[in-house]
Amino acid sequence: LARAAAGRAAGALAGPAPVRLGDVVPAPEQVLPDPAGHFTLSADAVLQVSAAGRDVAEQLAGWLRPATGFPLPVADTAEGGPLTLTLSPADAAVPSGAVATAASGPVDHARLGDEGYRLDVTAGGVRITAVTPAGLFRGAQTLRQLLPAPIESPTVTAARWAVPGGTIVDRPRFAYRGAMLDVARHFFPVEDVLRVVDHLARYKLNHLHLHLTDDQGWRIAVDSWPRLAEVGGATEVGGGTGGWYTRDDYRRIVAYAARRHVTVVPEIDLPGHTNAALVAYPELAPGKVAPPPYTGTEVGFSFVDPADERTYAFVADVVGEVAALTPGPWLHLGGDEAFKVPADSYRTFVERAQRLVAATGKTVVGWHQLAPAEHVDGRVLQWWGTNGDDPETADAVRRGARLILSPGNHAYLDMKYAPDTPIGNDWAGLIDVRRAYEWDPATHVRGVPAEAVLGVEAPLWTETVTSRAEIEFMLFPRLPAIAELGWSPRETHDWPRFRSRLAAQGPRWTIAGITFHPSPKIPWP
Ligand code: TNX
Repeated sequence: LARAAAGRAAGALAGPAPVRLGDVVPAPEQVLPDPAGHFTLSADAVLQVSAAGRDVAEQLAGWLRPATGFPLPVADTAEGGPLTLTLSPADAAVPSGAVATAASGPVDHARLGDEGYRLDVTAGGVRITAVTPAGLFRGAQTLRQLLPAPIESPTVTAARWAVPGGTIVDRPRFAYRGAMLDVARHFFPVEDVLRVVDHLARYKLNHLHLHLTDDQGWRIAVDSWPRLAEVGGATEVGGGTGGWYTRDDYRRIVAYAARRHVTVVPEIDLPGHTNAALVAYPELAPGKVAPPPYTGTEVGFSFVDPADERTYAFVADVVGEVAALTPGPWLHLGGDEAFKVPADSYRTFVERAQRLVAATGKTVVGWHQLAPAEHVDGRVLQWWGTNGDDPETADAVRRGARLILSPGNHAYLDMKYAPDTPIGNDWAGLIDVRRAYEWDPATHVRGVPAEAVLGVEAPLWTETVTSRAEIEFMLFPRLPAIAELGWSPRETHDWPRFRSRLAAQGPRWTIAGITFHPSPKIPWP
């Protein structure tokens, strides 16, 4: 009470409920509150960090400075201070003063893995420990959520910057946690994509899949086939002027994402969804005649000629250039909805295309329509079905494929929330936030064992989505639900609890200026 009164006197928002240690999305693996140990961030705080963690500390300071107005310098030292980020090798000793209880056991750094972290909050300070900078970054995002909501303010706000005491030990359930942005149906400028990366990073997602090509637009510069972007990039759904990313634009997105420990997965959708490429290069079209540019929203009518050798030179050039621009291990070949290509030519085409991708050194990702094709090393299928009974996909998994789960009726962010949602599609049904949350990636497709599931991805198709605000409206609050399915242990899965943790995110989005759909089932404060 005294604390709340002091907060009000200082001009803080009236009575925001103090954050509890477990009030984090996605839910952490282990949470051990220590009500006696809360920490308050003060104006003289310094962030201390060893060299390899410096960039994460700079980003954390960057999130905290605008609202607090504190200088929060970052100091290169491993010494414990009020805010310490420690990178420790897998065999490091338990940090002194760490809370080791029966529930947590001593810190086992080997268990933290590539993205895990430990967060200790005592009256004396906050320490984040991880084995990698990515782990520190995930822990820093948790700390951000443990500060009161006004920490999201872009301008100085008076508040008591308290962090609840205790220990969190956390790591992801699945290695691949992503979202897809379709920049082909509508083009979005680089700044909008960077903002989407920030949204992913906030919820510990680690992959951004960019759907770079489709009937309505080709969005990535290819030097060896320059008309793809110059001609194929000039259209979009509804007749707007479209746009495309230069190599430098794309590099900027990749670098921005990398700093946030997000890997970009570029998709070149083949052999269908290629009208924009055919407009640019009629030689790729089956009849060698350029089709008219397409700005509608039908699918399945276009394809590159699978019978012409020139098509394979095109595929090799494009995937070669995109692979060279992409530091991440993946290259997505699309493969969906090539309705006009007979099954045998489809198969021949994708088998060759898969090998061309493999030759670039990248791992093939493709929509689950690639399933019948022969296996290539490491191949990953992105499953977007609506019925988990899918023998073809299960068979591809038996032959070595792994799966990314994007069930159309749970994870598709372009579906409407409700009948009156002003934008969105509904072919896979309506997806309110509860439907987005109520499924289990590990058991969703029959005959696919949990070990074959690489993770989850929430695609946002943009036939009806035209602006940054509309992107956010479709992402929030469903993206955090999918993020939680990807990150949190199944034992934490619980709708009533998720609902109330999610509700507490609402004021953060409001203060941060993020548009969201105020789902009626969520008890927003
Ligand atoms: C199906 S899902 C598509 C897209 C559409 C989407 C609309 C998939 C691999 N293909 O071309 O944009 O439905 O929901």
